[in-house]
Amino acid sequence: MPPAVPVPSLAGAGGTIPGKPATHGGTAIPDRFIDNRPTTDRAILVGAPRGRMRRVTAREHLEELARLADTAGADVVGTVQQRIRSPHPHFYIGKGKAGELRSTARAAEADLVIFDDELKPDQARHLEDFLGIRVMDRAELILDIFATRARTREARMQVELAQLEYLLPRLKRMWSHLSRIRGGIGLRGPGETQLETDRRLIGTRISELKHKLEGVARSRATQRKGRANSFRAALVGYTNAGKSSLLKALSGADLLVEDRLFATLDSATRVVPVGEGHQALLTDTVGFIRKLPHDLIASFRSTLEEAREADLILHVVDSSEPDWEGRLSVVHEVLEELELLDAPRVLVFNKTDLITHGEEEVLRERVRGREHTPSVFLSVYQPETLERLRSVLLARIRAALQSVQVVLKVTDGGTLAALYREGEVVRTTRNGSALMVTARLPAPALGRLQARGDIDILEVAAGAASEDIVPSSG
Ligand SMILES: Nc1nc2c(ncn2[C@@H]2O[C@H](COP(=O)(O)OP(=O)(O)OP(=O)(O)O)[C@@H](O)[C@H]2O)c(=O)[nH]1
Ligand SMILES: [Mg+2]
Repeated sequence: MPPAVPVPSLAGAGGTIPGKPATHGGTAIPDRFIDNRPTTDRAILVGAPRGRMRRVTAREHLEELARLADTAGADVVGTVQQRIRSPHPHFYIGKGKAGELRSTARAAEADLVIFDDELKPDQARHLEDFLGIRVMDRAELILDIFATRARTREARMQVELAQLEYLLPRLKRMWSHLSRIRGGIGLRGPGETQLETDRRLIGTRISELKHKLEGVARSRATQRKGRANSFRAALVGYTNAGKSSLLKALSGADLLVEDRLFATLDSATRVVPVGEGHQALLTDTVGFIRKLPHDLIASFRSTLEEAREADLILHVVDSSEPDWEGRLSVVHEVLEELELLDAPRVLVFNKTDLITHGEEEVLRERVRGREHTPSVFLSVYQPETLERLRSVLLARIRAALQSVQVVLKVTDGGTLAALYREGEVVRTTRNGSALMVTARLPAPALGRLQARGDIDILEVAAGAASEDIVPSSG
């Protein structure tokens, strides 16, 4: 169990939002009127699978929701499930089921209901009125988790922006929630003027955040330019797949690894030696999850920009996860939304230590059957298996090199040293005072060489020899 952090209100990052009623408008309401309960929310989860969703899948979705609720610090005190054909306009689930939900919530003394599916602002409002307790959906829960976990200034701004965008169409409901609590002291509901004022305030804050984030994105782009010389790969994948663990193991750097959802919210880039003197810059990114709020993806675009500009995307998959295919599709959807699906990609099946050899065989077979993307199988806990990924990276780096033949003066030790440093020197032949060098260089280094004008370049050929390229399995 994580520490008992209360599920934060939507006021989390914003501060001016009427989610935390106690101090809104400067009128502090005595604590005893609003909250004398323990700080941990007691939550009921609601799953309403549509159509033909398989029963195990529906159960997995609810289990994941329970894990999210747990991550947010709520105690799950019950679950209610109903298969529905289409959502009820007021209650999402059927009216009868909503009645059952109300009794279950009362019996369990719950103070929060969390729906696995996205609720329309109207549905959430009706449900809150009907149930008499707070109602949120998965998107809201994820936003809240991000709000409590964001550490850097950029991540905090990104989360706040996503929260405000999410909140705007739901402002009326937040207000009615507030007025219910305030009802006891004689306030019926917010005036339209108050709503308008808040909308305006939020609108202003949204533009301000967007403006600031653009600034951060620009300085990131400048940073990236400085690294343009190196081969860059980005780790993406479902939350908890082991992206940070992998980067930690490959680079030896200290990174946060946790058996929790969304351990990483900020991208981190580290140097990874891949052998033969080559290295890659590897970037860790925020994990994805099913039904990731759209506003959140949009807000994290600049962080994920790292992935867009990478030479290679490493999609990390948890091999021990029975529903790995479902999660793979979720990640694909997000990549598609980010227009990253066409980028060069390798699937990295991690955590093979958790499955048997037989299961791994079945997995490999299945992957071969459905994926054209090259894949490697490894476990962070079995360091020798990491070589498989290193050699894939090395092969990609070498494939990106260009073969050149140049003639240097034998006295030009500086240029020779640069060729060794920036690429691979394949052969050197001396001819009197001239030195003929065959080398493989990354494009930027070749560009610099060509730009000098004082060096005789005899031949340029793209790509490394084909035997250098490692095949797609490992
Ligand atoms: N058994 C096993 N556990 C692993 C392996 N790799 C990572 N883990 C564990 O999986 C959990 C999640 O690892 P992280 O590296 O934090 O996962 P992540 O993909 O960075 O997760 P987010 O940052 O939340 O997106 C941790 O408890 C790790 O110790 C592995 O190869 N085998
Ligand atoms: Mg991580």
